[in-house]
Amino acid sequence: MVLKVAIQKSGRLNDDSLKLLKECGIDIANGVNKLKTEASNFPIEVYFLRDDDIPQYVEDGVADIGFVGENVVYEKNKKVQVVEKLGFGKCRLSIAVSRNEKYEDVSYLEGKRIATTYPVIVQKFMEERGVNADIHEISGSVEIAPGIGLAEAICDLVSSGSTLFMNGLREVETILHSQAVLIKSIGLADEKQRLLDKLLFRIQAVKKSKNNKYVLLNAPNEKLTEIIGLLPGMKSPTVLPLAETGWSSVHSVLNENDFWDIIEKLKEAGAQGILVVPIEKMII
Ligand code: PRT
Ligand code: ZN
Repeated sequence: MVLKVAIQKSGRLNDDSLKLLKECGIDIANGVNKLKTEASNFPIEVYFLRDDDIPQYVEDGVADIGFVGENVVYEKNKKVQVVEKLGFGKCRLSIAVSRNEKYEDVSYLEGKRIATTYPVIVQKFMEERGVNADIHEISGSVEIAPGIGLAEAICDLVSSGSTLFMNGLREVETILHSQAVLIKSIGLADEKQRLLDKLLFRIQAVKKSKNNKYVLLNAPNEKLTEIIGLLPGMKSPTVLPLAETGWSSVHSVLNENDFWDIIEKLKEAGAQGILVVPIEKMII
């Protein structure tokens, strides 16, 4: 029994999907120009596909799971289940208009033409907002549509914003924040579900490790209580005596979100020689 995994053949999600599998300790045979490959040390088979096709393959059970952008999952609207956010491929799906247009709110779009490769999501957004717009589905280079008179607005993925900027466009509404997710077939056989649970356990360990740092510092003993009070740690921090009397070494794990805040407070409290080390895997 193997778990069949669909990933993007080439494009923005290919590298990060393969890297994540690798970080999960799964060795994939080189898949360049192949449709399918397998792992030597985990019962999975990897299928390389166009991202747009992945939800359909997963719905049909041709693939058991897939790594794909949330934007594609919502646009294709297939019967699949989103199991885990993967933390890469982050972008947003936004509406943009010409920089010179006076846009105040979504009512501007009433009766206007919107060019997009995401007609389903855009239609739903317009219905929710009670706006009647004319949605033009096009297959690529959406950003040139206003310039050539095809549409007054566009809806496309944005990450840095430089494509919009270079085409004289301005982002006016964000419909969706997206990232790569893991989807699965509905009604996966028990044995496959067990394999997926094993894979998920590893993915979560990799994700957690990326959001956390291992911190080591030296603390004068009279400040230990105050310093320990600042540290969350997995259970509680490890405290070891230093060779120099009156000092201890404190080890802990800090979350990326409150990392700088806590480091500043630790310094103020008298911590010295603070070392911050990346964590490779984190299992709680
Ligand atoms: O061949 P295949 O169909 O598999 O690939 P594709 O060309 O459809 O997709 P690809 O590789 O471009 O993107 C795959 C997925 O990456 C998308 O479905 C998103 O989930 C995610 N992603 C993340 C992005 C971006 N960021 C992104 N910036 N996908 C596309 N873009 C494009 C956007 O369409 C626009 O043309 O990049 C341009 C904007 O980028 P900025 O940085 O200029 O704002
Ligand atoms: Zn695509």
